[in-house]
Amino acid sequence: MASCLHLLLFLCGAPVALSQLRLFNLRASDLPDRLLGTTDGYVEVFLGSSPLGKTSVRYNNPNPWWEEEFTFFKAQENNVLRLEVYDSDVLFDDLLGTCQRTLRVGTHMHDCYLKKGGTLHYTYTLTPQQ
Ligand SMILES: [Ca+2]
Repeated sequence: MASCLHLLLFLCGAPVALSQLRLFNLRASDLPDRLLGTTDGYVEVFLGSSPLGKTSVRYNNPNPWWEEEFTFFKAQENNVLRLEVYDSDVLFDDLLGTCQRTLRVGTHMHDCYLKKGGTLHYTYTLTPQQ
């Protein structure tokens, strides 16, 4: 094991403090009713400029929750997590609001007020890798 570690350090040079990011418990409340149609929410997830994925669409529900979790193994403290909440529509999806957060080690729950109304709730855990 020790020799393996030495080899890794040798190959990688100065070790970078990578962390595991887990984003979960995504839900929203009081998403706005747009002029016509229904509120069909989904969330796109970015770390810095890298897309991590998006949730499914919850149709016709102003208080949706999403079972998806997002895990990323190359996160670092102080990376910026960005969540974009959309209302899916036939022609153009409507951006309801954007939530940005600088990552800190530990588990954190946040509520984020969306520009066009409603609140996004989410939890993330940032775990330093040994
Ligand atoms: Ca819609």
